[in-house]
Order: sequence, then structure tokens, then C-alpha cells
Amino acid sequence: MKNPDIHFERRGEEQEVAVIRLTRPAKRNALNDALILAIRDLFENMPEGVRAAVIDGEGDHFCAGLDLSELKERDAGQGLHHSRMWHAALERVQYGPVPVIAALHGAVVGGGLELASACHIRVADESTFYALPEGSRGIFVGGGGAVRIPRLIGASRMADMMLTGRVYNAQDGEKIGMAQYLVPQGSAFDKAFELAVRVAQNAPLTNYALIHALPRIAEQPADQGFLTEAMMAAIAQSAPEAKQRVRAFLDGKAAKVSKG
Ligand code: 1HE
Repeated sequence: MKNPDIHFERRGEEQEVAVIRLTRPAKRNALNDALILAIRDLFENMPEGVRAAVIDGEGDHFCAGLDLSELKERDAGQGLHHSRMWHAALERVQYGPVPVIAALHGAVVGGGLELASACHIRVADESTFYALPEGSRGIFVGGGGAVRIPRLIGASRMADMMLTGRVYNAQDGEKIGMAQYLVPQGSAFDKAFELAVRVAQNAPLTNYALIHALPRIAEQPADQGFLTEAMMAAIAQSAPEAKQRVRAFLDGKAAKVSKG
């Protein structure tokens, strides 16, 4: 059944970019169970032809995290399964069919930061702020944040955010690695969309390698990582598309790297 709190559309000249928007601004895009399951379903059923995705939030905030009104008394087993449900959904985002770019503004807090950290690129506008209020709500992260957020900013910074309630603004957040891009207020979506169009032009196997192989290689011991890298490189370069692209460069028909 269609969920009114999330919007999906295809954009781009070839409809190659999926735009996924949280549309629950009255509740600051807080993620209830139905919304988490809808995110999972969207990434599991991404239509053929989509080659990159942008996720953003309607209203003044990207996402206020877990819907606290649903945080009823759960016993340990129920709590475990609830967290695992988030894990399953955000795994579909991180290890799904296409690279995902988060367009951030306003609050990126709690589970909202967990969602953002499952994306491959984060573009933040100047209104963005990051926090993990779980610490002061007497709970803990449960949507994969304990794994993904330290990989962005380090475990000690994450511990500080949760212990002291520290809030990072957009500028400081970008400096410590929360986002790869910092843009003027109101322009995060446009920048994210521009990047998505660019990402969608890559060979699909290269994008696959970047979202499925690279993070795993980075976690492997070096000698295993080198072997996985070699195998992924061999698979990627064997694709006819790779050969065409290299030939186009050698024939002077493809763009050079420019200073930007
Ligand atoms: C919510 C939620 C929510 C807003 N669950 N209803 N996340 C938090 O602890 C963050 C809680 N939210 C806030 O600190 C603020 O709402 C914001 C800084 C995000 C935005 O402030 P503001 O002034 O724009 O909005 P507001 O007046 O606080 O909220 C507007 C409405 O949204 C209000 O409901 P209303 O019916 O009174 O209008 C709020 O109750 C509602 N609302 N945030 C439910 N989160 C997998 S584990 C993850 C664990 C976590 O994510 S814990 C962190 C939860």
C-alpha cells in the first residue's frame, strides 16, 4: 500500500535518477515503522533503468530520527527485532542497486543521521545540524549508527555527541566528515541531483564495485583486500562498456581530467 509519508519519482533525461523524499514535515520526517519498511521496499524494488538515487526531506528538516511516539514498552526480544528491522532497511540503502546521495538540511538527528550515514554521498546545506539525542533520551542508537557513524567521524566523536549532547553545525560537520559537500542554504537538493546525474553516467559495474566491494575491501585485512580488489578490477575491466570507454579516451573522444 502506498505510504503518504514518502514520495518516489524518477527524474533526469532518461529517468535515470530516483528521487525519494520523506514527506512527513509536520513530524519533522520522524521515521515510524511503516516509513522504515517503505524505505526498505523502495530500495528492494528499484525500477530497471534507475542508476542513482537522491534522498531528502520535505520541510525545514531532513529527519528527526526515530518516531518517539512509537517507542512504547518493548521487551528485550522486541527491541532486538525492531533494531534488526532498521538494519535490514538501511542495508538495502547502503548495499542496494544504486549509489544514494543524501541531500541534508536542518535536523539530521538520531535515526536521521543513521539513515544519512547509510547513503554513499552526503550533501549538506548551511542549515544542517547533526546530533545523537539518544544519549539524553536514555536509549542507544539502533539503526546501524554504532557501526556507520564511527566510520565517518571516529568513535570518540560519536561518544562525545552521545555523552554530552554535542550538536555539530553544518560547517563543523563537514570538517569532521559528516558530509562530503557543504552548499548554501536551500541548494542541497540541486547539488545532490547534479551529482546523481553525474554518478548515473558511470559504468554500472564501476558503481557496483564502489558501493558493494569498496566498503568491504576497506574492512578486510590488507592481504585479503588486495586480492578482492584485483578480482573486482578484473571483473569491471572485462565489461564491454569499460573497453569502449577506454577506447574513446585513447581516440581523443572522451573528456580529460581537468583541474575543476
Ligand atoms: C517528533 C519527533 C520524533 C519531532 N518523534 N515526533 N529524535 C529526537 O530526539 C529529536 C526530537 N525532535 C527534536 O528535537 C525537534 O523536533 C527538532 C529539532 C527535530 C525540530 O524542532 P522544531 O521546533 O522544528 O519542531 P517541534 O515543535 O519539536 O516538533 C514538531 C512536531 O514533530 C511535534 O509534534 P506536534 O504533534 O506537537 O506538532 C513533535 O512532537 C514532532 N516530532 N521529532 C516523534 N523524533 C533506530 S534507533 C534511532 C533512535 C533515535 O532516532 S532517538 C532520537 C529521536
